Amino acid sequence: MPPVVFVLNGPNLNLLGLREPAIYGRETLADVAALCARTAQDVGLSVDFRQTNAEAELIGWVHEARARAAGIVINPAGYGHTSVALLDALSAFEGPVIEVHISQIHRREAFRHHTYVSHRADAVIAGCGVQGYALALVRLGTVLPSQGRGIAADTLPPS
Ligand code: CA2
Repeated sequence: MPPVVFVLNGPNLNLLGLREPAIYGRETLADVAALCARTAQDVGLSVDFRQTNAEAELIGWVHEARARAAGIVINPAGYGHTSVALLDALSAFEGPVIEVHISQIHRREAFRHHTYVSHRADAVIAGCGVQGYALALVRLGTVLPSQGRGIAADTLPPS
């Protein structure tokens, strides 16, 4: 069985592709889910892809990941900028966490420049559009030990 990665999406990302294409592009969340499934298969992972508009549900999924997932890819959306509770939940997860933002948050309003999730994330990808999800999964295929088809962890330089 390939290692499972939870790909978690926060509030309003269900609107992806339906509004604000200049910022977030034209792909829908269903397109992103399909991209993640394809990429995960390529790198020897399995994905569990979810979206919620509720902070408590998102935190519950992070708790669930402690027992069920080898890694987490998370686009926390607005909760990244506001939620210490989400940061605390992620801090209790032992595997790798990659934070993804579709837009380049540092080139946008000042309130988007800081995210609490970044205090825990092992890597942050912003501004690559929805390709950021695929890049995150390729990275997890590399760093999750001996399971992916990526580069073996012991061949990588120390990080
Ligand atoms: O760039 C990202 O991925 C964000 O996480 C998206 C969040 C935003 O609050 C973050 O600052 C950056 C917003 C998600 C809502 O997505 C929409 C998509 C289409 C139409 C309206 C909202």
